[in-house]
Amino acid sequence: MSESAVPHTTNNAGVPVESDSDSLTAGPVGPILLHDHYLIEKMAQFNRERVPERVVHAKGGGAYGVFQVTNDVSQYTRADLFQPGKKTEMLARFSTVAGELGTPDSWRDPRGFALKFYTEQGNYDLVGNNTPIFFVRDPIKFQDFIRSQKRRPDTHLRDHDMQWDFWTLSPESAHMVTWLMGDRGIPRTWRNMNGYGSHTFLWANAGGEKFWIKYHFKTDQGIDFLTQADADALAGQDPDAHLRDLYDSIERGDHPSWTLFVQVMPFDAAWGYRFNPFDLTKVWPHGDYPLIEVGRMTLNRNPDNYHVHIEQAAFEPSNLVPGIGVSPDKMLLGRIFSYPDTHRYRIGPNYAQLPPNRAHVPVHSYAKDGPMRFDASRATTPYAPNSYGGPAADSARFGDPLGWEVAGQMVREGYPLHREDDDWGQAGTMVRQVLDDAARDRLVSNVAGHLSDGVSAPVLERSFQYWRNIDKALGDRIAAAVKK
Ligand code: HDE
Repeated sequence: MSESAVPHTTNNAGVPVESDSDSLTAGPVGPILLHDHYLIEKMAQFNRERVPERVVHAKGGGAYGVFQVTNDVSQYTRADLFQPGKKTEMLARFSTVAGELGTPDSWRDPRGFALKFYTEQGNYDLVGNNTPIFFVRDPIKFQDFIRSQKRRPDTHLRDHDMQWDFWTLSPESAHMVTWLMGDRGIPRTWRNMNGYGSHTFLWANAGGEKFWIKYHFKTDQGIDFLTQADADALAGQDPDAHLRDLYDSIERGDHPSWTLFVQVMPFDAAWGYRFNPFDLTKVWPHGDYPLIEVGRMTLNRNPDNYHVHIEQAAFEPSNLVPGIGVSPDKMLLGRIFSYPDTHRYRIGPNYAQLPPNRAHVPVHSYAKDGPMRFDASRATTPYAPNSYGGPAADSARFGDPLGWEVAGQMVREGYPLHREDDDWGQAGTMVRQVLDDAARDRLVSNVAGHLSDGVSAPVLERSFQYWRNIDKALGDRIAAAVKK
């Protein structure tokens, strides 16, 4: 490359530096001089290159893409990005849950399926997983659940005994643990897994009519998984296998896509439905509420810098656009606080101004100042109301809070049970009606292998009963396999 084509090195202030290779000293064998600003700048910057990793979902990767509506669902929602023919830029990030940065992509774990849509009414974030359900149904247990999946305070080692102790004392986890320990627990690649909003959300159409919905992103690449043995081998050969696969497939023009479907429940049907429709440990059988196609998301552009676009990406379920709301799902309501809170801690109070997080429409909020603020607020008068040009809320157009009737004493208790609610039924249905013989054999082998590694006798006995509650024959097979 010619001399002029190679830019000359500068310091962070753009000033050309004298050398990339030699520190400034007093004579050739003298001490390094404190005023060697470029040396000091390089070392100080290096010490400050990390932002705290995500406390969960630390290991991941992602890409930009586009969402294209392919079916008219405007009868159910007025959300701009879901209107007929609409095309919306987006960002996706996939991740494991319990592993820290640097852990293998092929560990058994749910996968994060986080989406950010840059809509004409601000950012809409749908921060889901590759599973339609979750381990717990109240946010007060989430932190404890995660701690049981990570490292012991004394040895700093992961511990299967902790995991099964928590799971067997939390029967609501049965459905998700059955998913996790089965084939869906280790997708072959991020391109070969589905994504789900998991929670029940609220849609409202232009007439104000409300519907409960669940999101299903079905992979167009087909579902595929790794056996435990394949995954263990891959973890050693290439801990970044899923990250590499996504990046390379987009680079060669093989753009992965997912088709979005929704299940739609009429607003008034929720209260008498056979399952609690807001319980995150339950699915809505498709026979009750069939899938309706909405559109297709295609990932077609790799980030040109991982730290800027992926490590600093801030997905938040609180980014809800007009026509889309929350539901009585306590887990979803808890998440509305937690994600912006974690972003303010991890990236800083002005995280929404960073390239992956900034809206693609003008922002007229009253936020101002704070560290790293680089886009002056458009609110020339820093208070509302004001008589100098606003911004002012347009309650006539955007005033509907998208809620539901609430009343009653303050209580700490579980949801009221619906007629078919229990913690074992849907897990048992999955084992008996969804899995085939080969998948059941792999489930027995995966669970037995996991239980045979460091689980204490009392927790082991509780685990056998846990699996028998899901399906007696399966539980007996697991107990026999462990005892063999
Ligand atoms: Fe998360 N979760 N979560 N989570 N979650 C985070 O936010 C939290 C839950 C999910 O690629 C954190 O930015 C609470 C369910 C994904 O950047 C944190 C509860 C589902 C990602 C957090 C849950 C998810 C996160 C940590 C119980 C599927 C990665 C880092 C109420 C529907 C997003 C961060 C990305 C990340 C809180 C449960 C999915 C700590 C309090 C259920 C995909 O804020």
